[in-house]
Amino acid sequence: MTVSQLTPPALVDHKGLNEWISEVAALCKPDRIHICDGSQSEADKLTAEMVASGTLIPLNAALRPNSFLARSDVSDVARVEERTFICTNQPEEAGPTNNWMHPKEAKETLTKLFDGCMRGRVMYVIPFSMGPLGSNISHIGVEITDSPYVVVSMRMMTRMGKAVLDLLGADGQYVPCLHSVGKPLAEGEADVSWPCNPDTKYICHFPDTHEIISYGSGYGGNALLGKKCFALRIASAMAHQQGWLAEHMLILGLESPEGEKKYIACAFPSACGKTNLAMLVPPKGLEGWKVTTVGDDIAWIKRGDDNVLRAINPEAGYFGVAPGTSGKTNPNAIASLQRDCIFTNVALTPEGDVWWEGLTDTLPANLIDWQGKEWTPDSGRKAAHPNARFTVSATNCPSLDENWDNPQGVPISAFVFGGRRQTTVPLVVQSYSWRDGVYMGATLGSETTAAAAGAVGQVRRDPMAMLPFCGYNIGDYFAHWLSIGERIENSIVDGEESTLPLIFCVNWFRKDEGGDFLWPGYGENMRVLKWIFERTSGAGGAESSELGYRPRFVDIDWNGFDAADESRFQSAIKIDASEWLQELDLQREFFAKVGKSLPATFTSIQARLQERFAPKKP
Ligand code: O2Y
Ligand code: MN
Repeated sequence: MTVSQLTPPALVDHKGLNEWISEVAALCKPDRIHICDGSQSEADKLTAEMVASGTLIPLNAALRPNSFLARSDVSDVARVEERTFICTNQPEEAGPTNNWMHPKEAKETLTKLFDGCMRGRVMYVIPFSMGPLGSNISHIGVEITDSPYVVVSMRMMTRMGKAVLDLLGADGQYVPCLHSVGKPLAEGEADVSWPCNPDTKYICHFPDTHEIISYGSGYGGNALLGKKCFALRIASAMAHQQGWLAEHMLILGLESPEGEKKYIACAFPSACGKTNLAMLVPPKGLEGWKVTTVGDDIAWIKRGDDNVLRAINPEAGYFGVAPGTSGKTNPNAIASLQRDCIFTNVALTPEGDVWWEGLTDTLPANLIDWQGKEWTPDSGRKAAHPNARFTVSATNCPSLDENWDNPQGVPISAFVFGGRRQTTVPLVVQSYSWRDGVYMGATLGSETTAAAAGAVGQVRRDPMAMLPFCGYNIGDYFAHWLSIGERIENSIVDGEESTLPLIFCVNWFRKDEGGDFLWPGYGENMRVLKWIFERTSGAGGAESSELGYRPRFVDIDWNGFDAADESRFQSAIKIDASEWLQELDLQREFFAKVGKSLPATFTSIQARLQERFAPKKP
């Protein structure tokens, strides 16, 4: 269909959506419009076109069937936090942790950039559901994009296509998500393999009108708008307005050898092994336990009529970090990646397969690196980009939970917050109350790694692992978390058991004085998860501490653990008063930044902690 044919007849049965499609087409001036039906034949056709244009390199079909490698532009390899904006009428609504822009200014700037930006390209319309089709926890979006890479990725990452349009009907609600790579083509101009705009990028969110506009990047979190933009930034604002939670959390199922099953949701900042934990394989000695994966990155959580918090994974696939993923760290991820994947910015082997740092113990003799250059082990550079990714459907995952697509969601028994801390934070601690637990989540800190910008090893506060993803004022977000607990507590009738999930804080990354990790991590984390499971059943021993309940050595199941060492466990679980007094100072620094929207409850919890660690002399 050419531009002149874009006006009625209607492209879809939804009047509002039709109008939006026509408006966008008139502004962006694509060569034609394609409404995505989500079919296999559509995906195959787009994939073949991308192979022809050089955007995708087919991998050896005997080694990795129906799988492809994409190499992005060097300027377009990760989310761009400094170009990510929350557009509200008042800066206070975006709060001190977000970049703010007035919606009027954002729309004026973006309208100019979008004028003619799709010349020479196809404009794809992608109807998608975040969450199981028709679930009352799910929400629908429509992404308009000029990137076929986005279309095939959205097909893996969301429920996408005709079924969603049918569900939307003539007047259903949807979040409009507009995206362009920002590289129009002049008449006869040849395209590059990864079109983007190296100089100008905007990732704009409009929480009042529930809209997203992204310009200039074709990569992951900037372009697959269902993910961070919708499922976290816009959804967190919707959740605030409507009384639910949109969180940067994996969801996993834990099943005991006796067949009792619980679900927990865990928030970790980037580079803390979220996908690995979501797909954990229990260690030697705990083989009777089963861990199943509902989601590896995002949870939407609503209160049911029974007062239980139920969660869905709004996504339908994984966009995971490849480097560090191996048969040892995450065998379920490796098994998921055997076929039907897109790899972005990994290295290519001479056999036509993929490789990344950490995949094998021995380095391959020669590779083509993520930029398409010859690579050998003494090249002095990484073969894969540190943020190289795999994209794969959830249905490829052997540990996928039977309820992953259940429209009712899964009942959450515990929330777990964790960061990367070499010192100070104990292996695991259970908060004394919902309020204390919310405080624990809000003060979550994580040390920066080489993969992130800034000095390595510095503690960055990352409340609930939502610092880059909360679509409104972070102080109001804390108050919202407190109010969710209050609402549930207040509706529990006397004598009835509480349905409020327990809250825990974990730290897999504590080190000894020699710099070695005190806790082995990976599959062995199951021992901590088992204790959490037992606590949610009212079983599981613990002792009280300044921060909350923590397990004693005897409370952890050491069956099969090579050389269980009580003194190392004691070091991992230790709470040191002098370290905590410094930690409280850092927390106060962060609270000062939050400013007047900080809940008063936090100030009193902090005063209580200060008093516990440095009791005032009478
Ligand atoms: O770099 C990107 O564009 C992706 S960021 C990402 C992707 C999957 C899961 N989590 C994240 C994150 O930054 O938390
Ligand atoms: Mn994430």
